Amino acid sequence: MRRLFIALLGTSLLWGASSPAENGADGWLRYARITDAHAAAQYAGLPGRMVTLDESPVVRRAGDELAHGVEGMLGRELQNGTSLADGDAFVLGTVTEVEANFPRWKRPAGLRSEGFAIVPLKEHGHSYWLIAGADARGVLYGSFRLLEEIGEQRDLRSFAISESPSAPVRWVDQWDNLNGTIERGYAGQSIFFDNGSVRADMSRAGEYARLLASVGINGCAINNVNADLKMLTPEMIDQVSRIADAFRPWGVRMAMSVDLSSPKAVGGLDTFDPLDPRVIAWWKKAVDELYAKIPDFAGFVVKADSEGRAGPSQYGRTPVDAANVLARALKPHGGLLLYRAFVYNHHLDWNDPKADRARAAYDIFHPLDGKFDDNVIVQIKHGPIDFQVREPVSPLFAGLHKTNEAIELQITQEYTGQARHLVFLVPMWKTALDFDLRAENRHTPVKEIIEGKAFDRPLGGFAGVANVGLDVNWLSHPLAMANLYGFGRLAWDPDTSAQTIADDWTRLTFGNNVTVVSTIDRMLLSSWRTYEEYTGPLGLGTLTDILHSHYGPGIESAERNGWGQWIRADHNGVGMDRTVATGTGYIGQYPPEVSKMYESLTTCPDGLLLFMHHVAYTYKLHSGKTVIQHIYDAHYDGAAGAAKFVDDWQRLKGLVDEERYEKVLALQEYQAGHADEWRDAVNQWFYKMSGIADVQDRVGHDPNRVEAEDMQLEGYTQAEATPWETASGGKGIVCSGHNACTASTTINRTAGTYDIAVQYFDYRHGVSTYDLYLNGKLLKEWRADNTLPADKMNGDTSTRVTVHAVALKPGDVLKIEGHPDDGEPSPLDYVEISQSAAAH
Ligand code: GCW
Repeated sequence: MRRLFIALLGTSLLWGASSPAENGADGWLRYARITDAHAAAQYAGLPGRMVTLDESPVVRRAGDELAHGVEGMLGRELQNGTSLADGDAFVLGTVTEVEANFPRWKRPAGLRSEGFAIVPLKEHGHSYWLIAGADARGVLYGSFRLLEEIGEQRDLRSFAISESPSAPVRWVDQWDNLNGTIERGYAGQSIFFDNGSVRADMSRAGEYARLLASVGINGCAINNVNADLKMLTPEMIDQVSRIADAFRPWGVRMAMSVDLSSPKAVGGLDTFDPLDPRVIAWWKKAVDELYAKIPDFAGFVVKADSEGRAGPSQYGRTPVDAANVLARALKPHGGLLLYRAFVYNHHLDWNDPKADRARAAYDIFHPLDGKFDDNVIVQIKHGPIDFQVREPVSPLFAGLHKTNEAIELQITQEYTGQARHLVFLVPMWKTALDFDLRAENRHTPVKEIIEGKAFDRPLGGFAGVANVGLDVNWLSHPLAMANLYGFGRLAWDPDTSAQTIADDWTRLTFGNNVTVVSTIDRMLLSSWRTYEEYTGPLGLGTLTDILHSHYGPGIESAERNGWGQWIRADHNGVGMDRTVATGTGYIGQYPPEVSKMYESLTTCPDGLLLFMHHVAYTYKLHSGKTVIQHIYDAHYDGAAGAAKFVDDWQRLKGLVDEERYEKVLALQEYQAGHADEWRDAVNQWFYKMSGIADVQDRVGHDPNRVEAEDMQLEGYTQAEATPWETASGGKGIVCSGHNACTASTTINRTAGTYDIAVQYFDYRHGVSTYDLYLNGKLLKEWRADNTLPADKMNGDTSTRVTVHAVALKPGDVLKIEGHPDDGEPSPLDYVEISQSAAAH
């Protein structure tokens, strides 16, 4: 009772205090004080002491974390005890150690490596909370798990669990370059490298490992799969061993990407033919030296014969030849070799109707099944193309029965909004993991294949391309951290639902307020579909600029080149014919039941129709709509969905801390504007291509819009956008050769309250400034200071600013003044004046 009183007093003292700054650095491990008295009271009976039965660094770290979390959330300092007889305690140790001290307790049957049990136990009148791990990592994972339960304010009264991870490989990959940049990273520079070397300060590497460990991630490949040749030089191995040191206490093993040409490029040999005895000896020596410095090194990741990387094909050798040589060098040390199946020819002949990039992984790897050594894992991207917003699962998962497999998922949002759009990827990953490939005509969902269950493989698992950076909150968009968290949760247990993951993450990250939790859950869970709607519906893939940024719309960039992300749109129809009957035959790579389902137009799901088939724009979907009308409608629905995220988020004002509130609000407003850009670009393009009007008459008709090129211009001149569809009407205006230019228009609308949106282009470089005047009075000024991935008027740079609830009457004059900067000519696309929602 006394303790309860003190706990409550501690809590109440904090109620009045202003909440500490929330910059996202702690991710979901905030350990925010539980201020709800009822919730706090239920944890009052937890022990005030901790006994650690194991002296390993990982278990000691588990104890420190438990103490840190309990102090943060419950305001209590855990005493470090040595004797169990002294009274109530949390007890941390391996199952063997716990059994030795509590003979009545038996380890749960079926507990596997890295698993844990958390069990409350009464003994000799004392109450203990046992956190028993199958090994040291298990103790750490169990400690995090108990803290998570408290953070989510779960009822611990009848709590007792035992869990084991789904698969042994649960890794993240970072695509960091030695110069400090990150390929497809959207949150700043590398936390590991700077200017050709490993950073002096490894504190972020340690904090990253802590976040990873908290969701059960046990490995991290630290460098780009387009690997720097210097990785295997002695100097670099010395340096990266410091990264391994930072990871080690958190049970995270370091892995590395290597380039197969290393024996020649840095090893002084005149070949890198994997079967040349000198090359074999070189790899063995390099690996032995690596393990001398990093005894717990996890293994290599290899990208070869892909997108210009060197590979065994140069010597007429196969991926098996290459993989096994490296695997044999790693084997005596317990290392793994993850060989990526992302091998394809990017000089395909676009005119060849049978050419198909989607076929590549299966065509190359299926014939090699059974030939890889047992410490090789083939790492397969979840879809056959490349992390598009919607893809079928790779048929290769079912094409390898005697080979270890891992699924590669992309946490960094390369094709899915680049941390500027909210896209919670867990539902997409679940769709892939749950997909039943019906190999051997039986239940073989992807998750059971990579877990090793379906084909009885000893190894397998998950690799997530994370690309966190130096940005204080790791992934730039505060809500993007749900993807890193969700990846870990699915790798631990792919049966966990997307709803549970969203809910748990939100509680830990933003607190347990019901409005906060339900609002953020809803936003997260609808965001993938929304993004798919305004970018690439019906299986077209993300209709983005695939040749450069992979960000904004750029529909034709997919066509007429060797990259093979074709959509094969012409004036009559759209879609890749991948059927066995008339197309590329890709569908025939699936086991018979799945192949049959995709081959037939009757059973092929609408969501993948244009991935599998080429059909006329007038083809009727299962929904009853034509393909073209679906494209139009989906883009309007998606853009409306993105706009709704702004309203949703605004409901949380005052319920979440100011810092993250403002940051997310600005991003959601940006996303809503960019979703309109996507909608218009895709719809304009398909309207022009098909010549078929939108039955609702929206496409090409924007009565609320005044094109910049139609305004009265002073200094500004008309300019074409490239590609044309990324500007409204194909054109915008630029201010070149002047210090300032203006564009004006006279309002001709009934008097009322309106929102005024200005669509402009914000280049990567230069910070133009804009002033918006109404009848000479300044309404709004802003700076085009975003660093978007282009320096021209296109779908990457198109941006919107909105002024809400402005009273307008006929004859009013709107004027925009643009001030160019550093080559950015204050470009403008249009002004849109719409009835203000605030007026209703
Ligand atoms: O999606 C593509 C990316 C490349 C990447 C490649 C890969 C690391 O655009 O940036 O290279 O995939 O996965 O190897």
